[in-house]
Amino acid sequence: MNKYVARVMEDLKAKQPWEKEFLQAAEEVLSSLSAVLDRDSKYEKNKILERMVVPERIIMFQVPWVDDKGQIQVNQGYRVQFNSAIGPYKGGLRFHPSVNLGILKFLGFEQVFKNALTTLPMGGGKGGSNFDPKGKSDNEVRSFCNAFMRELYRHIGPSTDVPAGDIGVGGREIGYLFGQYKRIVNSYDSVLTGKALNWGGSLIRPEATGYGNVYFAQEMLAVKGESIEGKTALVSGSGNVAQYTVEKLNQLGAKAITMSDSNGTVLDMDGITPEKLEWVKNLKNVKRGRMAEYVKKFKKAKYFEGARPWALAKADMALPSATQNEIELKDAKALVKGGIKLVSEGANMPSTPEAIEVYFANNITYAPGKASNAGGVATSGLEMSQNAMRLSWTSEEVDEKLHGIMKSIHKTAYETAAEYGTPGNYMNGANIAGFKKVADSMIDQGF
Ligand code: NDP
Ligand code: 2IT
Repeated sequence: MNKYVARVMEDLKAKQPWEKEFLQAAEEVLSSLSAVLDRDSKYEKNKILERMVVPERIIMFQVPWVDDKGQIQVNQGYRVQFNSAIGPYKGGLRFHPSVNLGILKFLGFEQVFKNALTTLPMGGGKGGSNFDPKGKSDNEVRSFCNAFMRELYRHIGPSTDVPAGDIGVGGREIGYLFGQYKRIVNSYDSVLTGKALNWGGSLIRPEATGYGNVYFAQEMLAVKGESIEGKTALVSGSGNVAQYTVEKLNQLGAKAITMSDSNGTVLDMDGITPEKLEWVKNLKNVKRGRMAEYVKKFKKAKYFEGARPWALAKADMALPSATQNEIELKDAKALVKGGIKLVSEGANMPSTPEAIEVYFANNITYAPGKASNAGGVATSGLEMSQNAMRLSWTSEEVDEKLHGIMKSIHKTAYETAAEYGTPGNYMNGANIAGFKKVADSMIDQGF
């Protein structure tokens, strides 16, 4: 490891040893940069790494709200404004009981490099709360969102910071958050993405992360002279990203045989067909039910309580689309045993460093989330463009732009990996390309 990288990492670990997800994300990116830092001393001279690992600003606030029993509840709210070198802060909000500052710093850090790869002018940020929308009524979710925005509104703006969804934040939450912003500020600003079509949203934004990940997998397969048609996939999660991953796999003649949630995994060897997927969408998005119910409806499928998809069946590729560190060492070994040849990450940092080592050691083609799941935020960027022009593009236009962006991210990561001596290593390629764009912009802009 380059000495400059080692020094910055050591310092970071000493300062915040408890932020383990953030340290993991930082170590992965910084470890990719040795060749860049060896070639050019300007980054060290300008203390770029030291600056890149510290958010430009962190906002932490209390969120008091009233539940259906009339009791006051208090949650913790956050917005991490990580880096604005190439555009306004941009990135999702996560509502999940596991949310803490270390998790949001990892997500904000990843977002900086991901957004740089999209070709669009967006800096990186992330926010959220330890609020758990699961089991809450619409009334409680609205009460919470109103309270959250009552503080957040003063820190965001169309040219300052534009949040969107992530785990636990979908169309319903974005609606409540946008309504509250507008009531307070009295201005119809493009201040959130993932809006509904009637009030400023973009076609294809809900689909974009899952579709984009499958487009990315197609590009990786094309390099190997293969097609996605006929391939079998293990997909985790059953939320936004997982649903549209399965949808695009079906459209392209591939087959998803698993979907999951935090309670367990469904294995359907006949494939989660478009009809079954529609049923899952209704279950998850409307009824807010659990995947365990799938086997009551589709009797040939099996449900594995408490299990992840990775060891349940043989398949050609894995598309993790639930959460961070959902593929650990034992899971990666199971993927190898099950014949997996490609892993394309829909979730953010779903593979642990030990799992990634297993991929490389076993010639598995591996796409890191910051490249392969960038279609979501890229289409958020397209939503901002449409809002700025006060018009909307057709779904064909947006999908074509998304597809073009995914191809461009693939090309950049592939070519950069080769240029810096690690051909085929999309992780290095994505980290280096994202880093150079942001770092060079930081140097241009002084301090
Ligand atoms: P959703 O809330 O729509 O769905 C999340 C899914 O993952 C649910 O099935 C959920 O199960 C499961 N899940 C969440 N946490 C855990 C956990 N700790 N263990 C096991 N399963 C879990 O979120 P998204 O689909 O939007 O996000 C999924 C992943 O994709 C996240 O990593 C997110 O950061 C990433 N991502 C999302 C983008 C977007 O545009 N939405 C863009 C790029 C990346 P359960 O219902 O039981 O909680
Ligand atoms: O992780 C991500 O890229 C997202 N959750 C989407 C962010 C966005 O601003 O659309």
